[in-house]
Amino acid sequence: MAASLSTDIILPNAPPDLLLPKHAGFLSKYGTAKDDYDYCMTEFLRMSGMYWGLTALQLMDRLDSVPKEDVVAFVQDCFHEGTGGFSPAKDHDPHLLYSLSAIQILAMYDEFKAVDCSKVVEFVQSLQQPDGSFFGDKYGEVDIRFSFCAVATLALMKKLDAIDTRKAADFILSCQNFDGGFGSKPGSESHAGLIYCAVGTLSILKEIDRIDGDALGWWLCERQLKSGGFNGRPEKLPDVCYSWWVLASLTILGRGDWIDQKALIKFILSCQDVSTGGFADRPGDVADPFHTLFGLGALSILGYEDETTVKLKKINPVFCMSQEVIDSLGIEVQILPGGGAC
Ligand code: GRG
Repeated sequence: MAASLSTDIILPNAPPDLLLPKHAGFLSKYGTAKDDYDYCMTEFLRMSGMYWGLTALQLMDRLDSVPKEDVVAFVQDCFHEGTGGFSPAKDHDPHLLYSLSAIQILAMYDEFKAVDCSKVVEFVQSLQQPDGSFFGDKYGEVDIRFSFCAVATLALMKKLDAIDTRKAADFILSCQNFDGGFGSKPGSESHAGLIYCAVGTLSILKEIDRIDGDALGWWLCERQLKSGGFNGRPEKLPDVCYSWWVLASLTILGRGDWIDQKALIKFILSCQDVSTGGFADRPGDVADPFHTLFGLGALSILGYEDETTVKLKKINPVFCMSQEVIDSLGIEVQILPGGGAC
């Protein structure tokens, strides 16, 4: 007998309101529970974990609930003078993934002066390959995610001229598939997270009009399931993080109104943990900072507000950071004209 496949979930009846104070409490406590099993097991991605939590707090106007000096000292501790890269935690290896998170955190606090940024630029520059792609670190793996990290890191520091931007865009375009989507490298399966990296990189490089927005827009819209949530690729379950990867991509493409926004809001609200605070991938699962940022980020794009909560700050769909920070740095990205929030 064939196994039965389930590729969607049934939502609980009425979703809770947006529980901002609970989410702020969940995130500010997360960084203090240093003996917790989950906290210890996530050391290998700590720098990105801090970026997720701090960005979510900033969207809720609660960044001050975490001591700035401790955060900046942590980022400095993870800076490798020799290479110019940042590691996820002290005594780990530097990598582009954590270098972007570190620079995002420093940008949030207006603290670029805390490290030697010229070395960060050299680190990113040293990882570009002749075909325009980027290694993530000295071990030589190539992935479209690393292109996004490289380009976004340099853009935040206003140093895009340190790399060959045309070749960087050419590599992104070489990752586009016949279905309109993008994979991690040429010929790899299309995936919503990787599409975000492709679209975000082209947006920063102001080359977004080199792709067929209609074909890609359709592929992205097809990620919405009956539950209202998005999956990351066909035949997969919905996950609240794809609310961000898909909606941010559609927003950059000027096609944010191609989906059922009300159904998406209902799905996102249903992923909140009403007792601990935070968002989980799906209703009833354990909450974490990653899903909390991407749930809140999508609600911010959607301009969500209800009578019980303060409005979320506006988020930039390319950098996944508060728009205020991007404006304060004087950074402009390319967003195609079209429909937005409901
Ligand atoms: C600044 C927001 C921001 C991001 C930095 C690292 C990065 C750039 C983006 C990550 C994009 C992403 C989520 C890529 C997904 C990669 C991938 C192929 C995941 C597949 O994971 P599975 O199989 O998930 O566990 P599904 O949902 O497909 O089953």
